[in-house]
Amino acid sequence: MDRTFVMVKPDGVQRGLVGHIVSRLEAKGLKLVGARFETLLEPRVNDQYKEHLEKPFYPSLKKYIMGGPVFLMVWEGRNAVSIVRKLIGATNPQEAAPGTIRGDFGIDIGRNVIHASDSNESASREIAIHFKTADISSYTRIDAAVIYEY
Ligand code: IDP
Ligand code: MG
Repeated sequence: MDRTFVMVKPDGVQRGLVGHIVSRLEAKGLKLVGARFETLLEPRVNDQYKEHLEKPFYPSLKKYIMGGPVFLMVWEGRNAVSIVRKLIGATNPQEAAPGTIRGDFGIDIGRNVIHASDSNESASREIAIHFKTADISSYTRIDAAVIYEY
């Protein structure tokens, strides 16, 4: 099983999309193993987005992400990283396919509702930035036996 880090960004929280997003991932069959509601401060935002620190859009990205509470989550499932990236859709909501979270709920690239790790490597790194091991739960979803073929 793989884990991925997912974050409903401040615009998604303000727009009341937290419950909907959690429902979509639950309905897919993924398992929620960690969650926290929090307003992020600069050091963790810089760490989270370290590959973008020098990008021209970084100052506005940082202001956006620090602009209100976010909902931080860890989801688990077979191939969870690539599954969630497909469910959230392309970075630019105008290019994201209908049916994806960004495709259904966003317009501007700088207000794209949700973050999800793009590889298993970044998932491990991002989970460690935001969660202590003790705050991630280990349990079996009772429907796992009918979600997975083996
Ligand atoms: P991702 O979130 O789909 O992985 P990244 O390229 O890693 O996309 O960019 C991280 C975040 O930075 C995006 O989700 C978006 O919020 C913001 N971002 C990326 N490119 C731009 C841009 O050109 N203008 C404004 N914001 C951007
Ligand atoms: Mg990214």
